[in-house]
Amino acid sequence: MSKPIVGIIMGSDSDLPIMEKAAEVLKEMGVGYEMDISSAHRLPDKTAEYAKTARSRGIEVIIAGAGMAAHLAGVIAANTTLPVIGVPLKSGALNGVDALYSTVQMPAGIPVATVAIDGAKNAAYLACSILSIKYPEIAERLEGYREKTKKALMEKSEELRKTRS
Ligand code: RP5
Repeated sequence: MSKPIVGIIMGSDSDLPIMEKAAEVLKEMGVGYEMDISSAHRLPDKTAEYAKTARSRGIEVIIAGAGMAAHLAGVIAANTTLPVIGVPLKSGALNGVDALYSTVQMPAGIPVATVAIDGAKNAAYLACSILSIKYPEIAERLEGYREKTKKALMEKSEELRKTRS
């Protein structure tokens, strides 16, 4: 799937190393994505425009990552009815707890599905779960991924039990 259906947006280029992990998961799952930098406070007009045009550009889920007093996911959600997944990012004096609270505590009516601090991978897996309602091939790939992780952990368990039981 090369057409971008997930939008990954982040508040700063300093967020890229963590947000790249979401892109890696989407790549593994064969889900097309686009990536951009915008900021609720430094680029408010661009952020609103990005969200307002996302659906007509073919985007189906948006992943928004920001740190500190993180408003990016909330502002994106305010400007689109697409599902928005917020990734609070670790930075500054409060190590991401500020971003977690800002992102998760949205007032009723404008939801942001919030993952853990620096939880970019889970944001991508959640995006895949949402998309799996429409795309059976994504559902199959998610099943395959879970089978693979189950098998890998069972092998590790057997290996450990050999020496410790
Ligand atoms: C937020 O402030 C960004 O999302 C980033 O996590 C944090 C710091 O940004 P920079 O000062 O590194 O650009 O807006």
